[in-house]
Amino acid sequence: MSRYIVGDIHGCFKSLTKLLAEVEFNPGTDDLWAVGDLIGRGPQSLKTLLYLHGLGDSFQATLGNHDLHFLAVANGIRPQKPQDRTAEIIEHEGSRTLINWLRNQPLTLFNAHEQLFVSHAGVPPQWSVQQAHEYAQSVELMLSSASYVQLLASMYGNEPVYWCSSLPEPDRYRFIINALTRMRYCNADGALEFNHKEAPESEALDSLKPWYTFRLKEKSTLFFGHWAALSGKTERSDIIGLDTGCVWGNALTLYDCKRKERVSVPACD
Ligand SMILES: [Mn+2]
Repeated sequence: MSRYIVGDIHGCFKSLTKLLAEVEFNPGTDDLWAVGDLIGRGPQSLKTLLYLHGLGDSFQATLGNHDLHFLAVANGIRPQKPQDRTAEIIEHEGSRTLINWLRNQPLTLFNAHEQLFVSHAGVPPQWSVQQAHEYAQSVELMLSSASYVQLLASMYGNEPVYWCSSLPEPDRYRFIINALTRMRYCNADGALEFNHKEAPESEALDSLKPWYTFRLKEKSTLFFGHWAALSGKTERSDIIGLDTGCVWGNALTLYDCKRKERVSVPACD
């Protein structure tokens, strides 16, 4: 049995198929985990979602900002944008099943025994991995409840940028969702910052630092996606970036947990 953790797929079904063939992924015996942003922007979001849903128990994913945005669009909270390229999912006869399956996916995956942690964007400076996992569960409870549409409606916005355990709802949920699915840079004092997407070598960043530079040596290996401009490079062996910009024509990458190595294929969608 092997476990693979795949980076941001964004509906790039051909690249996904090629990558899984490259490692001889066997859904009968292997596990596939994904860092989220399964759909959106790329050419085959419906086909990707149908395939991943069809993997049953051998697949798990953490939700990304594009997955949550899709859920908001599907519920009429946000308008459909042409670049989303997800209308085909909403129009599909099995859309209810796919939407309900997607909203029941977690925001973090944490296997304390194997010391693996996954979230789409990372873990903010103020939290331990254990805290991130617990706060994620409070959002997951809302997302799987009947009032999930209200949660989606209240998740948009960049505030608050500081965590405080006594934050009221819905600010509390918005911070958790932003930290786990949208964060890239933080200010020197650890406040979340959402205006920059470029790689850390860029000069226009002043005092901003990538979230992972705030982390002390992690007990678990942290996996994340979301930040295509990094091309997976964090200069840390305990924090592994997996978004290598497949939807932008670069590459799709997974991590083979048994061999402890990355495998990439060039984007072919
Ligand atoms: Mn993302």
